[in-house]
Amino acid sequence: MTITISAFERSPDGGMGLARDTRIRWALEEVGQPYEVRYVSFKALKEPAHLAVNPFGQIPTFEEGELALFESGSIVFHIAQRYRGLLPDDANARARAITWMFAALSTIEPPILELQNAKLLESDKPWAKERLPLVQDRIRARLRQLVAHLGDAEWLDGAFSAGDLLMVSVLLRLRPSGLLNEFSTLAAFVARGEARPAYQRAFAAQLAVNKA
Ligand SMILES: N[C@@H](CCC(=O)N[C@@H](CS)C(=O)NCC(=O)O)C(=O)O
Repeated sequence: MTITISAFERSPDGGMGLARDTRIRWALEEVGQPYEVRYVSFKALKEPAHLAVNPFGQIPTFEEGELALFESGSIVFHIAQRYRGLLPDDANARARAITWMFAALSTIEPPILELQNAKLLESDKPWAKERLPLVQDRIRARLRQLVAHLGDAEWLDGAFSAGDLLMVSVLLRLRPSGLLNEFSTLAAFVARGEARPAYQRAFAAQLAVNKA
């Protein structure tokens, strides 16, 4: 059965790989599964055909036969459970890798999204300038904790896993702000993720569409 994911017809980032279809492409590349892409305009995102797959009218989605999924975390988890290469066999190591998937999405990503909202949606508010440093410091606090955990290790818990894939994907969204480069340990962690051939293929595929 063919796997079809959805992605922006034109990503607002112009192909920097920050739209969340990149993490799905990356997961599929890591496990060696081919896929097709359904490209969706901003208008079509909110139309019934797409809402039937994602009630929130967003990308990415994942369809295979009768299965239709949304939420990038759930899609990466599905891919990691179904194919070898993104989760360890040992039950405890697997549970820890899954924990890192949740940590990426529910502990690290929210303050990063808050920063994006502060910059994109709130910059004209009278309190915007005062609030920005608070939002940035909340991110720094989390990044310091992540650095303390990572130490000299290559990945978050032993071998590369879906936890690393999501954590790298989430941290990449910080790069344009300059905050990532304040933490050399994390900048190097992200660079290791980006250097993986599977990431490079995923990045190139989304770039080709956005530069076309
Ligand atoms: N929690 C969702 C967030 C999905 C999301 O925010 N998607 C963005 C693109 S990366 C989107 O579709 N934005 C357009 C919109 O919300 O209208 C996930 O992880 O899949």
